[in-house]
Amino acid sequence: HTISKMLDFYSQFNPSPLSIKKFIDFGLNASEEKSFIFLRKELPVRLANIMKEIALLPENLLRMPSVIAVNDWYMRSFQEILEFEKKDPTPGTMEHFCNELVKIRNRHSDVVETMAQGVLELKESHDVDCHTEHSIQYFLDRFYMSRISIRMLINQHINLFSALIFGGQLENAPGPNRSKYIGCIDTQCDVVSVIKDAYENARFLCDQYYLASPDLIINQGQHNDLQKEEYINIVYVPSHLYHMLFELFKNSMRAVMEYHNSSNEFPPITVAVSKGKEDICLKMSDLGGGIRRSTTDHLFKYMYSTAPQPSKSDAHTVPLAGYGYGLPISRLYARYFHGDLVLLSCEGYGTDTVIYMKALSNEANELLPIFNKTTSKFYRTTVQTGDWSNQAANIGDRQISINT
Ligand code: W6P
Repeated sequence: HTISKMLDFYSQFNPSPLSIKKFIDFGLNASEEKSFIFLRKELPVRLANIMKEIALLPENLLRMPSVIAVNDWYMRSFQEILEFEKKDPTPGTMEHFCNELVKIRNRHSDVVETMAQGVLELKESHDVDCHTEHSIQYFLDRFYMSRISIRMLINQHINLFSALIFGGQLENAPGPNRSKYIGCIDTQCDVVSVIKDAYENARFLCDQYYLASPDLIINQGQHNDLQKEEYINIVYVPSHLYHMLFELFKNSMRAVMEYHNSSNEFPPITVAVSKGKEDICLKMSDLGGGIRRSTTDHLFKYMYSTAPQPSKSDAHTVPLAGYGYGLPISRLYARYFHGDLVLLSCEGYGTDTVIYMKALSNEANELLPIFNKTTSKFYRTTVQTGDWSNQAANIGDRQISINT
């Protein structure tokens, strides 16, 4: 069939990661035509790379209705973009391309919830062994990262060039009207104001549910070259940073409120912000009693949350809903531009979470999954060599070795 031929063809290419700096240069200099030419190849490459990986999923997962639906969306979008393969970049064609990208973006808006539903369907209908669980974790990290990157490319193109959005004009306006935004990148993202914004919105949910909420204390790094009054700026996608912070605030607030539920005093949540030569770091500290060390890794597992995912419409009415996919996906946002998100807890005391973001926009490169022979090998084998004594640590974690 021709679509599978096209998938074979485009999956041979590696995705081309862009740095934030390249996104900026592109936004400042590139024409719609250049962007169009780039995307009509790069989008099929990124789609094909991840679709090849979907095909490697355990068969019983591939048969779940939600997974079939997601796969269908990818097929359709892949084919729609291929329509532009040989078209001349006329204004009409490029406008049509923009409209198709909007359509594709909307089609894929519920992919995270739908894929999560598919995993639930699998859990309810089959026993999931730990090899399968491991494969699913590996896959979902790559799949959601791929999705973040594809949406970034689509959003940049739409924001810069869609006639329906005023973006294009503002970015290019000379003088004081020039926007500090290049598409969805803020070239002067004020980290502290994003922290305050995420805090206020999480606090609103917390107040609704617990009728109280912990205060926020922000400490700006005093041990660096910055003046104390100077606020910390970064070239970044503020919506990504907001997403991570909102998730962390909800978790910290819930921990604090539950741990101190018998008192009227709630210790504040502290966020330290620092700017170093390599990274900008945000450390959020709560005194919410912490979690067990053995639970820490589970917080980043997609299969850990057994509760059904709240639907999109629920998400805002169920205050401080369970861990769900919030933490693993927040960590993907951090890692997407070669930052990280780490969690360190002291059981009986509290939890620290740190968001690292590359300070230099030319070092903030996209981290993209690449499909190749190594990838498919992963899905077939997980060799855990027994080279450490492991009785107590792995109770309940069956060790398996599958060699092919
Ligand atoms: C906790 C558990 C947790 C997860 C993520 C972020 C903050 C916190 N605090 O107690």
